Amino acid sequence: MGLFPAMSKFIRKGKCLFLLLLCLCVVAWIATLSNDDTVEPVQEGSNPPEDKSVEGFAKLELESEMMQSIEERVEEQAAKESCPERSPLLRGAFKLSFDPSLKIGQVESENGEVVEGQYNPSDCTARQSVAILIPHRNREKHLLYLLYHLHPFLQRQQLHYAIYVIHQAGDATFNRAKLLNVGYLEALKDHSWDCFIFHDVDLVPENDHNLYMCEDQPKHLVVGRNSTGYKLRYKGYFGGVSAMTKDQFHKVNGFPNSYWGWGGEDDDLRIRVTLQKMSIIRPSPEVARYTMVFHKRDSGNQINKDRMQLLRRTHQAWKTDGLNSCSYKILSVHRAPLFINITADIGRPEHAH
Ligand code: UD2
Ligand code: MN
Repeated sequence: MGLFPAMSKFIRKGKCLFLLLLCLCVVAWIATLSNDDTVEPVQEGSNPPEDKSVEGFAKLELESEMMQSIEERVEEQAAKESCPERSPLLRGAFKLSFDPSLKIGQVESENGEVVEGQYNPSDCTARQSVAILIPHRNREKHLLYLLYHLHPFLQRQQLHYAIYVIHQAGDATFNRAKLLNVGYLEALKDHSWDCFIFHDVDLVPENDHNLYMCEDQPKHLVVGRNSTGYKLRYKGYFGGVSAMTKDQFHKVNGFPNSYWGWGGEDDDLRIRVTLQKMSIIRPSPEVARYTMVFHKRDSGNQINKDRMQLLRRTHQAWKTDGLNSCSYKILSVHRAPLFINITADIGRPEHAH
């Protein structure tokens, strides 16, 4: 700032001095300029022209990575198209084994792709998502045999599935139907399953062409079993293993909750189905075959003497006795490797038998 008054002083004093000073200024200015040049790259070191090109390159690399992953996903999607209508993995009839020394660890290691009771085919999109519901109390060995056979069976059918075991807590009379209602309501909290299979713990399918899938009508999967000479027990028989879509089951208001003890609840479900103008379909007798693991009547599951009386009321009772009135308390949900174990307190009969 004070440079110009000083300069005029020097001009006045002598040209030489002025020139000298001017030279000094020029030298200083040049020095400043060259200094700026050296400083500049250091100050903007993070963003010099050459860095810009690196950034551009990284951007390109990122874009190509993104393209690649989109392509991969498209490819995956193309590869993961719907599973074929008929699974190429099916084997038909096979020999069942019931080895008394079988352990859960062996079943787990043979089904490494099952995670917390659930399986999804890796190479195609399953045609249906199916929840298998097994009512249970004190039948551990039967459950083990069933898991051993059912997991590979369902995997060969290329289904997305989960196995739910609904365990009745306490010593009240057993109630198969209510447990199945609980299983339906609880399983829907996990996933919007297309199809539900209501499955006795002691029935093992003998032929994997017996598809655990739902159709446009409720399906009964046990035409015959070893203990009945593989013959249908009676015309309207709907017990053992049956399959209904989420909507079909919802439409009939599920199973009745009021059947305590053995018998009648499967006939009640059949009546509900016919009241809704649906009909029961069955696979062919060669395919719909089961082995029932031998057992005696369980204690706590005595014959339900009221069943005939209850069945006479079904045409009215179905509206109020079912999914819409199923009260229970979940005591625990344990996600074991091969099944989801739901323990429920479902109460006890309102009146003693
Ligand atoms: C028939 C039916 C069954 C059901 C029952 C009458 C067949 C093949 N099955 O079976 O679907 O209609 O009659 O209620 O016709 N359970 C236990 N612990 C018990 C009692 C029962 O886990 O203490 C479960 C288990 O899943 C069993 C099912 O309930 O498979 C049916 O009971 P069952 O096997 O004693 O009756 P069963 O063979 O006469
Ligand atoms: Mn049985």
